[in-house]
Amino acid sequence: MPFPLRRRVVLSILWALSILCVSVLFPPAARADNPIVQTIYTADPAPLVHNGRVYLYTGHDEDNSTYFTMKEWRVYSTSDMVNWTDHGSPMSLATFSWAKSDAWAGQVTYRNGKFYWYVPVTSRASGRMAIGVGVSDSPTGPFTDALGKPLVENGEIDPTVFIDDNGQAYLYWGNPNLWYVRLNTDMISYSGGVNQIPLTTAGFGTRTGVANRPTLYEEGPWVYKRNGLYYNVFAAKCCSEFIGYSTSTGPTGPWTYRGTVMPTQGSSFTNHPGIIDFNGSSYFFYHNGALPGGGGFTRSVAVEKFSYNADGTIPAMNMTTTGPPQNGTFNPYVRQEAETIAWSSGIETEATSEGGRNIANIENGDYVKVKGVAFGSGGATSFTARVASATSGGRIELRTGSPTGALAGTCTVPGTGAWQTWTSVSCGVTGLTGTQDLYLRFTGGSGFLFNVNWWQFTGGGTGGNLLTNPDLEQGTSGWQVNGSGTLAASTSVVHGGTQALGITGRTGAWNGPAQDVTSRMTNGKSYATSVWVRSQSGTPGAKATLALTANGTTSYLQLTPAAPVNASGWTQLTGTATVSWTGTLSRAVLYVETTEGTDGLYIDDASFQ
Ligand code: FUB
Repeated sequence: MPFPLRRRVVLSILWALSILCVSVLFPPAARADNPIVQTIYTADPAPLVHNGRVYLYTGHDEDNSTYFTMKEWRVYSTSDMVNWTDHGSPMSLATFSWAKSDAWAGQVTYRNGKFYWYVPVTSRASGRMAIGVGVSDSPTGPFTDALGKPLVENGEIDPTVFIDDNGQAYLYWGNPNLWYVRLNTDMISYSGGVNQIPLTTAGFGTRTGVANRPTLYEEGPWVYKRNGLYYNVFAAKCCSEFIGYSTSTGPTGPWTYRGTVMPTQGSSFTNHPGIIDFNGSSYFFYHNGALPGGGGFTRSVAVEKFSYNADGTIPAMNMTTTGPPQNGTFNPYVRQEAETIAWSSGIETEATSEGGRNIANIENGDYVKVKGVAFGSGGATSFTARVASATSGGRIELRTGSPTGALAGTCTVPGTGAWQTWTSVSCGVTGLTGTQDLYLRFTGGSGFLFNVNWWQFTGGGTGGNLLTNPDLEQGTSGWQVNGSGTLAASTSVVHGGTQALGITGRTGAWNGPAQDVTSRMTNGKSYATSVWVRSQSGTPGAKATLALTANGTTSYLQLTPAAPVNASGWTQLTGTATVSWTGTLSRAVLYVETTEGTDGLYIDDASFQ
């Protein structure tokens, strides 16, 4: 268990003390989804859009803090803005041997196939705040110290990184001043010295009553560009802070103060902005003290959807407990991580022996909500979960609408001998059709009951997943090669579980892992395809294709649009296509190919239904 029992007890007491407050803030009938993370306190959000997912980098406020006591950073990700997967902590103070304390507000950007995470920490040598750079091949880490020393050190904090259209990257930071450097393309050095942005009242608004702070600018800058306009969104006028913003026609100013993005609200005296566009919508991330026990040093990250005004200005927003609507769909017929959560009560997460994370410290009555689960018109027929228990287990109740909503099924979890000794349990389900909020409610005796690593439904009215060994946990079983190449199970590079499927020795772009689905095809039917793909080298486009041979003629149907893949992370290919043929179908082969090149590939967690 990653968290000491003492912490668990303290949190339980806080939750108990907060029941009244919780029932007012988060009434069961309209369960809130803000703050995003309920298992720990998080602060200083820094979102990044990469390959169709939003990665959310945060700080971690320790429980019961009476200062900004922060030792590590955390990562979460989502593909629909409501269900967030917990990736744990891929970077901490220990990553930077020269850092003493204060894992404060940073930001991640992607360049040259790598992810760079700029963070402020206190230098052991100087006792001053300095900016370090973590680097990783994957958005979820692990990150290592790119330099072994600070990139820049002037006692100030809160770096934000921005790469302009011409490729010039900038790192801005500062409290009480505002600084920037021009980063070189290696992203870990800079040219042209350290520059100061003049904090004029025209640029950053007027603050009264604080002699050495004539403008509203306080800290936490977030610089980006949209439709040719440069934005600097920042925490303003401590304390309590609000979020203000300025715009400019260039990356280094002059800036013009534009007003309020989010007024002072909630019980945290700091706030911290992060803004992205994702799948056609704009999102504003911030933090507050809205979790039970929350406040200025026990903060939580939240998000709102917004639309820019026609002139590019940002509307003022309030903190909400509902958060944004779902942007995308959630497929229950592929393996889903148990730590993918819209809202949870009582549980925590930890690293699992099977790779990734599992949910843990589950007690009677705890639950996980997954929002907007697309069961489809046919409905789910059964549920499988990967579970472990050092005690005597318990039950997973599958409910809809609320933690005490309609019961769709109950799976019994046995003791497995240890918290990381895993087994799969299955149970039948009824009433799971259409799109519904799903609650996994955990019941049993006293104490910790069991852990859950992942879960998956079958059914969907299409016969469920038509692939054999779709999660690749049975090695190469069921898979063959389309054209040339060699298949091998991968245990070092996996998307979920402990295995993925690798293919090497491709001699054509059309070569790839394949499965014969001839006997499973229905003429005129629509099929949904999903497969996670990663290259072993290069950055080709990848797509899933169905080769249909009927009456001696082969046609090729694109099951998913092509999407770029790379060697540093997984890309999900998804699509829906209607399959039809004339005459007698003699062969149907689903395969993953690239749009060009012969780079080796990995695939994992596929579905075709
Ligand atoms: O989280 C520590 C500090 O609090 C951040 O660096 C500031 O932006 C404020 O949120």
